Amino acid sequence: MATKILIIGACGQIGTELTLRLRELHGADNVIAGDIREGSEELMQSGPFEIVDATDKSAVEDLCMYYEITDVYLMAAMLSATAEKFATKAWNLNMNSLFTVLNLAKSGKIEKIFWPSSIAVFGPTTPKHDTPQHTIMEPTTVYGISKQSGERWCEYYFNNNDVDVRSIRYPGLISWKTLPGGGTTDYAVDIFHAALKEGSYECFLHKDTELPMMFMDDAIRATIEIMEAPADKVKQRSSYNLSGMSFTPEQIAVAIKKRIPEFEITYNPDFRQAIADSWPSSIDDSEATKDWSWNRSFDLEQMVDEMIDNLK
Ligand code: AKB
Repeated sequence: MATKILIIGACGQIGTELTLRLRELHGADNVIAGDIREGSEELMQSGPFEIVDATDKSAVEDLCMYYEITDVYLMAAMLSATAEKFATKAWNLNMNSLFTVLNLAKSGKIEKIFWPSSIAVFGPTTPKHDTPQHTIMEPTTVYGISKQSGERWCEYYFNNNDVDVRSIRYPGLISWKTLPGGGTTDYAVDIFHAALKEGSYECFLHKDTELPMMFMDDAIRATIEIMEAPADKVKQRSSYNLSGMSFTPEQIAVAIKKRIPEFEITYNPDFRQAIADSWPSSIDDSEATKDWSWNRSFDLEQMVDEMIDNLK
């Protein structure tokens, strides 16, 4: 049977670029974009779009049946900063949507699932540098708890119900096409918009808070590579560590200043500092490299060049 894809949360930061890339690979008519609201003009005009609420189980099932969907990418989620403010809503969105697609696969209605996890599954007791694939995981955020639980459920459905679910622990993602929303790593995107518009940026994290980050092109490539890998190569059915680059707000500001000399940064940490402090600084992704040949392409300097060139 031909691959027929549904992306839930297609208008978000990852969903937008993922949808466009999947349409290039599989043909526009084979990739259905679904979201609770309409997205960018480029996305809306590039192929089929359906309004769908990720928490509406029967609406998701109806869409899968109507379009004869084989693969679902469940990209809808409430991210770390917003989830601290709306804990119950975050739990319901992040968990119920996952159960819906896991159960659709369990009953044979779809074949394959991609579900995004995050570095937020780690916590303050996790080794901070080169965080291994298997280590202490005691997340302290609402978002991290939902992602950690989701990972357990993915592995459970794989082990007990033969569900082909694949997942990556995304670091902070940096993109120029679509803004992120509600995350702790969002500063690394906001800073470019502010640098180009105002020439200055007030950062909500401390200058030496080092976090794992990745340029969107690498994240999209990783997502497609893990989904295309033969099933027996995907050994981790919870989620894979994935690494791109690590930097502090001060280091990214220096890299921007090299290209925009008048740029100035100030620091005014808020509640997101505690979230960032609970996360790793760098990630060991050797399992992903070993199992499905993952390799990152973009480092800090290349990413800053791409961001500034495209946003200009
Ligand atoms: C966030 O900051 O909440 C996300 C993430 C690291 O998953 N970008």
